[in-house]
Amino acid sequence: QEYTALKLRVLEWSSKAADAIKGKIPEDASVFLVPATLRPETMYGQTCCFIGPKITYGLFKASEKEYYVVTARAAKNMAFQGILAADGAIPEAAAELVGSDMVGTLVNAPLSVHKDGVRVLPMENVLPTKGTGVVTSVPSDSPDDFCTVTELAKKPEYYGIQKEWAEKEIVPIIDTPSYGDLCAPFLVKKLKIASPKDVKQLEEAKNLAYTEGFYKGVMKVGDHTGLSVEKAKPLVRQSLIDAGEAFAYAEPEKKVVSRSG
Ligand code: ZZB
Repeated sequence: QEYTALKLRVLEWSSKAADAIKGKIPEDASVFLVPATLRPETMYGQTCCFIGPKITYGLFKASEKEYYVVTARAAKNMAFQGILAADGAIPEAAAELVGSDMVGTLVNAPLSVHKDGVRVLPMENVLPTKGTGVVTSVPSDSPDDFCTVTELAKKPEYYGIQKEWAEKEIVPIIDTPSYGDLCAPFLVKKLKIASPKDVKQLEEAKNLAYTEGFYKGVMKVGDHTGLSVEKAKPLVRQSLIDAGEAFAYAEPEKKVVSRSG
Protein backbone atom coordinates (compact mmCIF):
# COMPACT_ATOMS: atom_id res chain seq x y z
CA GLN A 1 0.00 0.00 0.00
CA GLU A 2 1.70 3.22 -1.14
CA TYR A 3 0.61 6.17 1.01
CA THR A 4 1.40 9.85 0.87
CA ALA A 5 2.69 10.91 4.29
CA LEU A 6 1.85 14.56 4.89
CA LYS A 7 3.81 16.89 7.20
CA LEU A 8 1.52 18.91 9.46
CA ARG A 9 3.79 21.30 11.38
CA VAL A 10 2.88 21.97 15.00
CA LEU A 11 2.14 25.68 15.44
CA GLU A 12 1.02 25.50 19.06
CA TRP A 13 0.98 22.48 21.40
CA SER A 14 -1.87 21.65 23.75
CA SER A 15 -0.62 22.25 27.32
CA LYS A 16 -0.45 18.52 28.19
CA ALA A 17 1.61 17.75 25.10
CA ALA A 18 3.88 20.74 25.75
CA ASP A 19 4.58 19.40 29.28
CA ALA A 20 5.25 15.88 28.00
CA ILE A 21 7.91 16.91 25.47
CA LYS A 22 9.54 19.69 27.48
CA GLY A 23 13.35 19.41 27.45
CA LYS A 24 13.27 16.24 25.30
CA ILE A 25 13.92 17.82 21.91
CA PRO A 26 15.87 20.98 20.90
CA GLU A 27 13.94 24.21 21.51
CA ASP A 28 14.21 25.24 17.87
CA ALA A 29 13.20 21.89 16.34
CA SER A 30 10.06 21.62 14.19
CA VAL A 31 7.63 18.84 15.04
CA PHE A 32 5.20 17.40 12.49
CA LEU A 33 2.16 15.21 12.90
CA VAL A 34 2.38 12.83 9.92
CA PRO A 35 -0.91 11.37 8.64
CA ALA A 36 -0.83 8.74 5.87
CA THR A 37 -3.37 9.32 3.10
CA LEU A 38 -4.46 7.59 -0.10
CA ARG A 39 -6.16 10.79 -1.32
CA PRO A 40 -3.50 13.54 -1.65
CA GLU A 41 -5.75 15.47 -4.06
CA THR A 42 -8.23 16.05 -1.22
CA MET A 43 -5.75 17.93 0.99
CA TYR A 44 -7.44 21.25 0.07
CA GLY A 45 -10.37 20.11 2.20
CA GLN A 46 -8.54 19.32 5.47
CA THR A 47 -10.43 20.69 8.50
CA CYS A 48 -8.70 18.90 11.39
CA CYS A 49 -6.25 16.10 12.22
CA PHE A 50 -7.40 12.94 14.02
CA ILE A 51 -5.45 10.90 16.55
CA GLY A 52 -6.64 7.86 18.50
CA PRO A 53 -7.12 9.18 22.06
CA LYS A 54 -5.81 5.94 23.64
CA ILE A 55 -2.98 5.32 21.18
CA THR A 56 0.62 5.98 22.25
CA TYR A 57 2.70 8.02 19.81
CA GLY A 58 6.39 8.83 19.71
CA LEU A 59 8.39 11.84 18.56
CA PHE A 60 10.94 10.38 16.15
CA LYS A 61 13.95 12.24 14.79
CA ALA A 62 13.83 12.72 11.01
CA SER A 63 16.76 15.14 10.74
CA GLU A 64 18.71 17.50 13.04
CA LYS A 65 15.80 19.89 13.41
CA GLU A 66 12.75 17.80 12.46
CA TYR A 67 10.72 15.30 14.47
CA TYR A 68 7.74 13.22 13.33
CA VAL A 69 4.82 12.18 15.53
CA VAL A 70 3.75 8.65 14.52
CA THR A 71 3.24 5.23 16.16
CA ALA A 72 6.34 3.18 17.00
CA ARG A 73 5.20 0.66 14.42
CA ALA A 74 5.15 3.29 11.66
CA ALA A 75 8.49 4.69 12.83
CA LYS A 76 10.03 1.25 12.41
CA ASN A 77 8.70 1.00 8.85
CA MET A 78 9.94 4.53 8.12
CA ALA A 79 13.41 3.66 9.40
CA PHE A 80 13.52 0.62 7.08
CA GLN A 81 12.55 2.95 4.24
CA GLY A 82 15.37 5.37 5.08
CA ILE A 83 12.98 8.11 6.13
CA LEU A 84 14.16 8.64 9.72
CA ALA A 85 17.55 9.71 11.04
CA ALA A 86 17.87 6.22 12.63
CA ASP A 87 19.23 4.94 9.29
CA GLY A 88 17.65 1.50 9.27
CA ALA A 89 18.08 0.84 12.99
CA ILE A 90 15.01 0.52 15.19
CA PRO A 91 14.27 4.14 16.07
CA GLU A 92 13.93 5.33 19.63
CA ALA A 93 11.33 7.94 20.53
CA ALA A 94 12.70 11.21 21.92
CA ALA A 95 9.40 11.55 23.80
CA GLU A 96 6.11 9.69 24.05
CA LEU A 97 2.62 11.14 23.96
CA VAL A 98 -0.82 9.64 24.47
CA GLY A 99 -3.22 10.76 21.75
CA SER A 100 -5.63 12.44 24.18
CA ASP A 101 -2.80 14.70 25.42
CA MET A 102 -2.42 16.17 21.93
CA VAL A 103 -6.07 17.15 21.52
CA GLY A 104 -6.34 20.88 20.81
CA THR A 105 -2.85 21.16 19.31
CA LEU A 106 -2.82 23.56 16.34
CA VAL A 107 -1.09 22.32 13.17
CA ASN A 108 -0.48 23.73 9.71
CA ALA A 109 -2.23 21.62 7.06
CA PRO A 110 -0.49 21.99 3.66
CA LEU A 111 -2.85 23.07 0.84
CA SER A 112 -5.83 23.37 3.17
CA VAL A 113 -8.22 26.26 2.60
CA HIS A 114 -7.90 26.77 6.39
CA LYS A 115 -4.68 28.76 6.28
CA ASP A 116 -4.56 29.57 10.01
CA GLY A 117 -4.16 25.90 10.82
CA VAL A 118 -6.42 23.09 12.00
CA ARG A 119 -6.83 21.37 15.39
CA VAL A 120 -5.93 17.89 16.55
CA LEU A 121 -9.14 16.08 17.52
CA PRO A 122 -9.96 12.58 18.88
CA MET A 123 -11.35 9.80 16.67
CA GLU A 124 -12.20 6.47 18.28
CA ASN A 125 -12.02 4.62 14.93
CA VAL A 126 -8.34 5.33 14.29
CA LEU A 127 -6.55 1.99 13.92
CA PRO A 128 -3.13 1.80 15.63
CA THR A 129 -2.12 -0.90 13.16
CA LYS A 130 -2.64 1.07 9.96
CA GLY A 131 -0.67 3.87 8.32
CA THR A 132 0.96 6.12 10.92
CA GLY A 133 -1.95 6.15 13.41
CA VAL A 134 -2.46 9.82 12.50
CA VAL A 135 -5.29 10.67 10.08
CA THR A 136 -5.96 13.92 8.30
CA SER A 137 -9.65 14.77 8.17
CA VAL A 138 -11.45 15.67 4.95
CA PRO A 139 -15.16 15.70 5.82
CA SER A 140 -16.22 16.80 2.32
CA ASP A 141 -14.96 13.54 0.77
CA SER A 142 -14.50 11.01 3.58
CA PRO A 143 -17.71 9.67 5.18
CA ASP A 144 -15.79 8.53 8.29
CA ASP A 145 -14.42 12.02 8.78
CA PHE A 146 -17.77 13.74 8.22
CA CYS A 147 -19.45 11.43 10.69
CA THR A 148 -16.78 12.00 13.33
CA VAL A 149 -16.70 15.82 13.09
CA THR A 150 -20.52 15.83 13.30
CA GLU A 151 -20.36 13.70 16.44
CA LEU A 152 -17.62 15.86 18.00
CA ALA A 153 -19.58 19.07 17.35
CA LYS A 154 -22.66 17.52 19.02
CA LYS A 155 -20.87 16.75 22.31
CA PRO A 156 -17.85 19.06 22.63
CA GLU A 157 -17.77 18.94 26.46
CA TYR A 158 -17.87 15.15 26.46
CA TYR A 159 -14.91 15.02 24.07
CA GLY A 160 -13.02 17.79 25.87
CA ILE A 161 -12.81 20.07 22.87
CA GLN A 162 -14.00 23.50 21.81
CA LYS A 163 -17.03 23.20 19.53
CA GLU A 164 -15.59 25.48 16.87
CA TRP A 165 -12.58 23.18 16.43
CA ALA A 166 -14.95 20.58 14.95
CA GLU A 167 -16.99 23.11 12.98
CA LYS A 168 -14.50 24.47 10.50
CA GLU A 169 -16.15 25.20 7.19
CA ILE A 170 -16.48 22.20 4.86
CA VAL A 171 -15.68 23.52 1.40
CA PRO A 172 -16.54 21.58 -1.79
CA ILE A 173 -13.33 20.45 -3.48
CA ILE A 174 -14.38 17.69 -5.90
CA ASP A 175 -17.48 17.55 -8.10
CA THR A 176 -19.08 14.18 -8.89
CA PRO A 177 -21.99 13.33 -11.20
CA SER A 178 -23.86 11.08 -8.75
CA TYR A 179 -23.20 12.60 -5.30
CA GLY A 180 -22.65 16.29 -6.00
CA ASP A 181 -19.69 18.29 -4.69
CA LEU A 182 -19.96 17.23 -1.04
CA CYS A 183 -19.76 13.52 -1.59
CA ALA A 184 -19.32 12.43 2.06
CA PRO A 185 -22.18 14.42 3.64
CA PHE A 186 -24.39 13.25 0.75
CA LEU A 187 -23.60 9.57 1.31
CA VAL A 188 -23.86 9.78 5.10
CA LYS A 189 -27.37 11.17 4.69
CA LYS A 190 -28.35 8.80 1.90
CA LEU A 191 -27.26 5.69 3.82
CA LYS A 192 -28.82 7.11 7.03
CA ILE A 193 -25.58 6.85 8.98
CA ALA A 194 -26.18 8.24 12.48
CA SER A 195 -22.84 7.86 14.24
CA PRO A 196 -19.21 6.72 13.85
CA LYS A 197 -20.34 3.44 15.44
CA ASP A 198 -22.18 2.47 12.22
CA VAL A 199 -18.99 0.93 10.89
CA LYS A 200 -20.62 -1.36 8.35
CA GLN A 201 -22.52 1.40 6.55
CA LEU A 202 -19.47 3.66 6.81
CA GLU A 203 -17.40 1.02 5.03
CA GLU A 204 -20.00 0.92 2.25
CA ALA A 205 -20.10 4.73 2.03
CA LYS A 206 -16.30 4.84 1.85
CA ASN A 207 -16.20 2.37 -1.02
CA LEU A 208 -18.87 4.31 -2.93
CA ALA A 209 -17.03 7.59 -2.31
CA TYR A 210 -13.70 6.15 -3.44
CA THR A 211 -15.10 4.75 -6.69
CA GLU A 212 -17.15 7.80 -7.62
CA GLY A 213 -14.48 10.31 -6.54
CA PHE A 214 -11.60 8.59 -8.26
CA TYR A 215 -13.21 7.61 -11.57
CA LYS A 216 -15.71 10.43 -12.04
CA GLY A 217 -14.56 13.26 -9.79
CA VAL A 218 -13.39 16.61 -11.16
CA MET A 219 -11.28 19.07 -9.16
CA LYS A 220 -13.10 22.23 -8.04
CA VAL A 221 -10.17 23.98 -6.32
CA GLY A 222 -6.41 24.43 -6.60
CA ASP A 223 -3.90 24.39 -9.44
CA HIS A 224 -5.71 21.57 -11.22
CA THR A 225 -9.24 22.94 -11.17
CA GLY A 226 -11.27 21.30 -13.98
CA LEU A 227 -8.98 18.27 -14.21
CA SER A 228 -10.18 14.76 -13.38
CA VAL A 229 -9.23 13.39 -9.95
CA GLU A 230 -7.50 10.48 -11.67
CA LYS A 231 -5.14 12.91 -13.44
CA ALA A 232 -4.84 15.44 -10.61
CA LYS A 233 -3.92 12.94 -7.91
CA PRO A 234 -0.31 12.18 -8.99
CA LEU A 235 0.26 15.87 -9.80
CA VAL A 236 -0.87 17.10 -6.37
CA ARG A 237 1.14 14.37 -4.71
CA GLN A 238 4.31 15.28 -6.60
CA SER A 239 3.98 18.99 -5.88
CA LEU A 240 3.54 18.30 -2.14
CA ILE A 241 6.66 16.12 -2.23
CA ASP A 242 8.63 18.73 -4.22
CA ALA A 243 7.61 21.39 -1.67
CA GLY A 244 8.97 19.23 1.17
CA GLU A 245 5.49 18.95 2.65
CA ALA A 246 5.02 15.22 2.04
CA PHE A 247 6.92 12.01 1.32
CA ALA A 248 6.16 8.52 0.06
CA TYR A 249 5.45 5.95 2.79
CA ALA A 250 4.80 2.30 2.02
CA GLU A 251 2.90 -0.06 4.29
CA PRO A 252 4.57 -3.48 4.32
CA GLU A 253 2.58 -6.41 2.95
CA LYS A 254 0.21 -7.92 5.47
CA LYS A 255 -3.36 -9.02 5.66
CA VAL A 256 -5.75 -6.29 4.58
CA VAL A 257 -7.25 -4.61 7.65
CA SER A 258 -10.31 -2.78 6.44
CA ARG A 259 -10.79 -2.94 2.70
CA SER A 260 -12.08 -6.05 1.09
CA GLY A 261 -10.28 -7.13 -2.06
C1 ZZB B 1 -7.49 11.63 3.68
C2 ZZB B 1 -8.71 11.18 3.00
C3 ZZB B 1 -9.62 11.93 2.26
C4 ZZB B 1 -8.90 9.80 3.10
C5 ZZB B 1 -10.70 11.30 1.69
C6 ZZB B 1 -9.98 9.12 2.56
C7 ZZB B 1 -10.90 9.89 1.84
P1 ZZB B 1 -8.42 2.54 3.42
O1 ZZB B 1 -9.12 3.05 2.24
O2 ZZB B 1 -9.32 1.85 4.40
O3 ZZB B 1 -7.18 1.74 3.11
N1 ZZB B 1 -6.65 6.30 7.47
C8 ZZB B 1 -5.31 6.27 7.38
N2 ZZB B 1 -4.75 5.71 8.45
C9 ZZB B 1 -5.78 5.33 9.25
C10 ZZB B 1 -5.84 4.70 10.53
N3 ZZB B 1 -4.74 4.36 11.20
N4 ZZB B 1 -7.06 4.47 11.05
C11 ZZB B 1 -8.18 4.82 10.39
N5 ZZB B 1 -8.18 5.45 9.21
C12 ZZB B 1 -6.99 5.69 8.64
O4 ZZB B 1 -7.92 3.79 4.25
C13 ZZB B 1 -7.14 4.82 3.75
C14 ZZB B 1 -7.70 6.05 4.34
O5 ZZB B 1 -8.09 5.81 5.71
C15 ZZB B 1 -6.71 7.19 4.37
O6 ZZB B 1 -6.98 8.16 3.32
C16 ZZB B 1 -7.08 7.89 5.65
O7 ZZB B 1 -8.10 8.81 5.24
C17 ZZB B 1 -7.65 6.84 6.53
F1 ZZB B 1 -11.58 11.98 0.99
O8 ZZB B 1 -6.85 10.42 4.04
B1 ZZB B 1 -7.72 9.22 3.92
C18 ZZB B 1 -13.65 7.74 0.60
C19 ZZB B 1 -12.39 7.98 1.42
N6 ZZB B 1 -12.03 9.35 1.25
